[in-house]
Amino acid sequence: MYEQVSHSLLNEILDELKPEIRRQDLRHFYTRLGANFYAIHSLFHSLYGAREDFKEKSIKLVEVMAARYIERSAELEAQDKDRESNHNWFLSQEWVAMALYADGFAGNLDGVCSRAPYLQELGVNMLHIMPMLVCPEKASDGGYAISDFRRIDPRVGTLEQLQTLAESMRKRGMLLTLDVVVNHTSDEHEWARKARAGDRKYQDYYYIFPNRDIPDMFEETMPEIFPETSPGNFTWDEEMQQWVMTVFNSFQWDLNYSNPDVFIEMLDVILFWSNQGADIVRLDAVAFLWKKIGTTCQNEREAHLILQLMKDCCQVTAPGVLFIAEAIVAPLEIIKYFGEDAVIAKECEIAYNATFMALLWDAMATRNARLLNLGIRSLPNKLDRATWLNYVRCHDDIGLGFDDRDIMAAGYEPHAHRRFLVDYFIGEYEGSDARGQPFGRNEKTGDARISGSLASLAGLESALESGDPKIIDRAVQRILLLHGMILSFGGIPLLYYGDEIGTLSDCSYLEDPNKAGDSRWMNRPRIDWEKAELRHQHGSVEQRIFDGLKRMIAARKGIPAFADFNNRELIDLENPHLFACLRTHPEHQQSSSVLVVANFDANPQYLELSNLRYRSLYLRGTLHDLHTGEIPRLFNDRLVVPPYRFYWLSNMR
Ligand code: OTU
Repeated sequence: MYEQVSHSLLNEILDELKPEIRRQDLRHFYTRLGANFYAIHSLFHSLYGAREDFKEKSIKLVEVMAARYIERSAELEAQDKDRESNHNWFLSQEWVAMALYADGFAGNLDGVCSRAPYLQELGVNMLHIMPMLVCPEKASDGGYAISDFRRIDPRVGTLEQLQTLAESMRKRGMLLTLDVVVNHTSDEHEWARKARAGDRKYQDYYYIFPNRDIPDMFEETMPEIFPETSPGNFTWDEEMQQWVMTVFNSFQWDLNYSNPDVFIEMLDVILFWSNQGADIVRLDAVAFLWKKIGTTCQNEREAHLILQLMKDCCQVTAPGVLFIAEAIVAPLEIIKYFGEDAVIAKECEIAYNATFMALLWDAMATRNARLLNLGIRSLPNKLDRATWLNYVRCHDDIGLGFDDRDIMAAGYEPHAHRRFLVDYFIGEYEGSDARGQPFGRNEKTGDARISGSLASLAGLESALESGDPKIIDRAVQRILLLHGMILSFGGIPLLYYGDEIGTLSDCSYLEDPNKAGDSRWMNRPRIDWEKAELRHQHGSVEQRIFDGLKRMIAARKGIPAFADFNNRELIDLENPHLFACLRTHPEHQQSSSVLVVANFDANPQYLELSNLRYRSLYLRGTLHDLHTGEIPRLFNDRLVVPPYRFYWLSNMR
């Protein structure tokens, strides 16, 4: 579309670019800028068009994009072009991710580099290294309170070490994911220090108020994120004698995106890490980017415009780089972070599937798939060229963000059901063998979330204490079942470090006063490599989990129907303990179909095959399980699914 206003602005901008930028060979940059500029201009204008300095800021924006383009290495640029020509590359079933803290996993970045063979042994080929930048010495919210967006914490490594790691990963065909914490900085960041010292320019980077008038208005509708450790959304700063907006912890100052300088700075940071070799950038807490009085200050329209603008700008400088949206919000809201009204993802290509994660834990506790089925059905279809990050556990708590209507349709009362789930996972429900801890209990609303490692929540901790091999086996099966679900659902499975060897919750955080109030530290372990060695010892818990996962990962990579093209059909079953869906590759069609069946109950369950066979021609012959190679038992055309087992069934060929 020929859009005169944006074109003439673009011409003016190009004339006014700094000479050192103008002199470079920017052929590919200009092509992409031309193609994207109409969108960039429209978005930048709807956010900042009312300002007098709009043109000046537009020039600055293009300068940052160009400067980072000039710095981009030839190798990364070649990769950008490859990915542009094969733009669905990340939807393949071949990707399997793991998230880890570099220090917890292997001491530091060099350690991670030397452990790459371990990840390859398991089959992981996408690595998310959690925040590792300079942060406050004391409490740092697990690294999510950042004091310098471009400096790695010297305890974890250096930029050179990260580059070495990135290169080594590229050679191994592994992708690198890095965080950019876009919503806030720590109170020790240079911008915060300057603001505190009275610098008006930097005070405008945050939301700072002399009295409670505006903060009180905000508080009327804003929920509390960390009600126990950091109640309210504002913190009084003694030195400045002013109130600062701090939605998360009191030491995390929210950035003010109504200021274009903040947007430009943060885009610069995203492009900086893209140039350090990040294939994927995880944008933290994206739901919170725009604050408006009278709202919850989450999922605001402008937050989406900011993300669209970030994506369009990144597309010009580093088009091979993907975005992950970390938005732990209601299903109807999550889906919007892929972008709306577009075939191609216009915001983030990837989003955390928090809904699916929480639903899986619901199925674990209730031993049935009723809410799981309903919850998946109410997850709207996503755009093409967009995919989920499916996970069981991560470094955070488990929030029970189901839709109340779904809970009721599953036959429960929402409040009571959520209470049951918390009680179940903290081991206070009769018969529960889970060993989690509550997180973020809010006395005012009655809400609570759950912390704990996968193994401890799935009953392995208590099983090991009992020493009963049958109970231990049950916990191992549950761990594999949950992974079987994320590996076959559609999207990128994201494993969490330590879970592959059944790491139990780590309670040492209680001895550290900077961590003791935040139970999420239970699930941020330091890997015990002696224990990891036990994966080679036949029959050990470590071996059974590690090898089970390894086998599933290898099988997944060979199943084209597991690629994510919105190709999942849920199957209604009479038996509530079972979950079943059919995955079919849009091109390979019927011959490649896989029937996923999972039993969430402690007893064997039966699946009537006759109905399914009638419906699906391709389930006619003898079925075999693709991750074990077994031919499951049939009884009168009823499939027997053992307790906590799952099958990926396909026709014998
Ligand atoms: C994210 O979390 C991070 O994953 C957390 O580790 C950080 O504490 C937080 O941001 C602040 O940087 O913002 O969109 O426990 O689920 O805060 C959701 C609550 C987030 C987290 C939530 C989440």
